[in-house]
Amino acid sequence: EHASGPAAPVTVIGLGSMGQAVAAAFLKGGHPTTIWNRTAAKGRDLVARGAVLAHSPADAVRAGGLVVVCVLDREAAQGILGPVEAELAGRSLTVLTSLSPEEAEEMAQWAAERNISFLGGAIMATPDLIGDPEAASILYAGSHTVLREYRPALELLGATTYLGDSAARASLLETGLLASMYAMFAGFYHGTALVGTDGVTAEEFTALAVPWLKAMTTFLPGQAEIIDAGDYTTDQQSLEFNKGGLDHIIRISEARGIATDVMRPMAALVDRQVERGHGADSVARLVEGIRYPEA
Ligand code: FVH
Repeated sequence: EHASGPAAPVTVIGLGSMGQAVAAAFLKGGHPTTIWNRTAAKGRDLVARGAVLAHSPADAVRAGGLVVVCVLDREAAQGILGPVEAELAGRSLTVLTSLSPEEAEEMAQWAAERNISFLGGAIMATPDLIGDPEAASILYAGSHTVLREYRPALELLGATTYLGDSAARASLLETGLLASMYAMFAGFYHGTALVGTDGVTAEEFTALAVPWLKAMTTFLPGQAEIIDAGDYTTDQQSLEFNKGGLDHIIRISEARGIATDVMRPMAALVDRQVERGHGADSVARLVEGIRYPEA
């Protein structure tokens, strides 16, 4: 039995930039917080704020009801957790390290075989955003009991979303969200380079790009409906229409001597669907071209 609830003791293993932010949020929220890091010096500021620096991972695990791990990768996490499996038995473990869905599943399996309650987590935030529920979102999957018992502590990190009992789910959704983010940034960089050919600064461009991109996100729920229904018939914004738009961007970009590496993959996806006779369909059909690259 370990104390849970508003003042539950927590342990944070891994004090890189993210682990430090996580431990700081627990301390700020009034949780007795024990910390451990391979390089102990990284815990100095947290100790000054009231954290207890454990001498070993085993001591750290014994101190907390909830053990939160935030190290670099799966190898680092497993290298720390493997030797302390006896201490972890009967406790709650949350791993906030970025894992692949398969790694998360394997870790959940490893934990289940050792009577450790496992909750996988994926942090959708940078360290400076931790503690702000408007900006930081943490996805969890795995043991709902762990989330229920330690919700007051975990909610101190950011907005909390539970995705079900399959531990792989948080990692999978994290990867999908990161893919969306990178593609959006790539488009922004292309636009910035393009307008820069006439001396428009990135700052000027951004003032227009932010409301534009926000407005464009309002189309996503409608696109999702089309994709889930698998019915791509539409009377607006067809693939043929978007092919024209993309060709236009590529032509102007080439004429101005800038690289088209970002735009070409999107144009190629559109071309493939149009060549297959789907030109009149919704642009949402692109998801089929990604799902079935050879079809
Ligand atoms: N920082 C971010 O913005 C992202 C946001 C999304 C989620 N990620 C993931 O969080 C994990 C930790 O990231 P981090 O930013 O804290 O990473 P670092 O500052 O580089 O700290 C790494 C910590 O891992 C420890 N460590 C590394 N290798 C080992 C090992 N073999 N054995 C024990 N510990 C190890 C390292 O210890 P030390 O170097 O200080 O001794 C740090 O504590 C990560 O999965 C991100 O993808 C963050």
